[in-house]
Amino acid sequence: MPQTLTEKIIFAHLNGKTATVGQEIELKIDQTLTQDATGTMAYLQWEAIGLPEVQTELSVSYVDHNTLQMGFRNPDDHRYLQSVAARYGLVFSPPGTGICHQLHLENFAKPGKTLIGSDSHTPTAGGLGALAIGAGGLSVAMAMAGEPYKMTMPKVFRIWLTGKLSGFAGAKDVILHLLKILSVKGGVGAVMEYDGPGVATLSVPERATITNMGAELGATTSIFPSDEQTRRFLATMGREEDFLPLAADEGAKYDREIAINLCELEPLAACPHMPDKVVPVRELDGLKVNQVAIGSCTNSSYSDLKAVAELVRGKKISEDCEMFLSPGSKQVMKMLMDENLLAAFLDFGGRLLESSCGPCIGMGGSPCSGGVSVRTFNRNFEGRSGTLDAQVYLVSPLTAAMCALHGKFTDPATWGEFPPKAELPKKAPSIRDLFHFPKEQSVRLQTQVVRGPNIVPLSPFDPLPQSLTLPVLLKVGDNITTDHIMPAGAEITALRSNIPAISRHVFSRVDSEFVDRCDKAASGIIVAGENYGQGSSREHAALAPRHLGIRIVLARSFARIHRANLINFGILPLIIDEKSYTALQLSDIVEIDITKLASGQNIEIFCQTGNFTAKNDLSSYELEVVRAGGLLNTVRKNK
Ligand code: MIC
Ligand code: SF4
Repeated sequence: MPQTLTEKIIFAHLNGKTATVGQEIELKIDQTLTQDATGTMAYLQWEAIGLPEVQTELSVSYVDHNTLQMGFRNPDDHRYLQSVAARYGLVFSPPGTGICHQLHLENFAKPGKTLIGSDSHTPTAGGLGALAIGAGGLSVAMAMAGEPYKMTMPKVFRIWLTGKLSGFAGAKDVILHLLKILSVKGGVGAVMEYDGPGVATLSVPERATITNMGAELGATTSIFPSDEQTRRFLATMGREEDFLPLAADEGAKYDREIAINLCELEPLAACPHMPDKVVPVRELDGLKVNQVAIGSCTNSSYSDLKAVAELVRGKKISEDCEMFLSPGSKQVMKMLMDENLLAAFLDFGGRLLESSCGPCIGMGGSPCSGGVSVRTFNRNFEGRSGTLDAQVYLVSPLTAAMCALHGKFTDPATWGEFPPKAELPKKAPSIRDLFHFPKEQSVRLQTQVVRGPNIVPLSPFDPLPQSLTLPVLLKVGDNITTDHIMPAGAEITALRSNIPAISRHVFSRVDSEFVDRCDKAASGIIVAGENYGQGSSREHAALAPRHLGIRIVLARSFARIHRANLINFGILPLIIDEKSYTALQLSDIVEIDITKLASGQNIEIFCQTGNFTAKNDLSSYELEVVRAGGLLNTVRKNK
């Protein structure tokens, strides 16, 4: 039977013989990655599993999200992560080296390998043919322990590319176009597999922009074939030996086909406050722009930033606008320096930031009140920039540079000559010696793990009682993101390794009384609309509500990673229909007989305003985990 590229990699890593779409599969994991904001929790859980060393081919711990070091919390987290890596045999990437996904693409990702990462943009590595999936920290800790990764066998969509990008259209416009077609929930349960003659025209960094932002479709992951472009990229990175040609078989069957002619694309922008609110840039002509930010794991490659530098060379930024630049890695930074491109950017009036996530996760660089911020990032959720009433637009690097030049959006038809595409050189300067590679076992075993006072070990969670009678403590609408549930930003992210402290901020930007209600009720339920928990992989969005006593989420539908995180921390995710969603109100008391819960069987819910049936789509293993009060309890029990 001809296979899709996704099936090829899945079948080569399958623990078991068959894989049916929609059924649970177990995947052998070759590589893992973590970043600091999810990493501390992942490694506390890893330590609780109690193994002497990681069992994967490669596990990397990056520090890129919170590098501000305001007070002891952050630097203590970094020191903890460094010492865990040294103790258990991981590669450690110190703060400032770069953004995890950019660094992984440059240095470690390999075609045909499986990778899971505690960050939703892990699919970036799909740009060079890896099957790279975002997951919660606990799932990553389990993979480091050599456990197969349990996931739902995805559908596969073929995105058939023809033609070639032209004019000012860039890779970002390809994924914005797809977001417009599919929406932020259109990819749930599916892998986006790119194919067709247009693929060969895209470089690996361009492909990585597209697979990176495939996360915003809700997709399991996105993947490109591994071809001559891949070989060339790996050669530039000094690791051609990692090349492996890979493609789908001719005649492979797909669940859906979407054709995109690259020649027809034009510069696009995602408008506030969702990545799928996409319009052509020409329609925004005249809209004043206060801030431009270029960088993030979506658009911070050498080619992206060189194109920007060439465009602004010899020009001056609009006086009403500011502009930030965060190169994706020190390698990119060095390449820009070597070609005197940073000077072009600085002379333009730009502000250079460290190679880290920075403004993308609200770590500085917030816009002014009500300000319009134009960013090359992947998320524009309300408040994520750190300014609650800011209006954030997502665009390509060239569109962003044009906004900085004019201080407003302008029609691309007036932009003139298109700057030549910035090609990668044959050889890029290596920064590999900046990573801390694992030492020999005798040294590792003597390494002490260092914990600062902000690192509070997880307190155990109790199993699910036989019957639950709980009040509805919050009712929210569709597309609630993990940024709504567990906001980021400098102050709150510094508490990522301290669950009691960070849980005081749950839903703080949505309903400032939620935490008080949880305190009073001790335990309760959240009712939500479609696509609950979209966005980030941060398990704090499950862990902190669980700490506050949330035992069940009743939603119209769930985002993939968040659903898995809820289960991992013992929260029961059940699906309700439109009628029940409309009927359920804040403070309603609902009652569920947990003993009646059986895998795949719907469950009766009693409520004073009327009973209803909820859909239970948990596998028997997932049910076992929820009943036990979470995955760590399950693992301990089965040991
Ligand atoms: C994000 O882009 O939202 C983050 C910050 O990278 C998250 C992870 C986190 O919350 O730590 C993600 O995408 O998974
Ligand atoms: Fe970092 Fe932003 Fe990428 Fe998340 S989306 S990994 S915060 S750069």
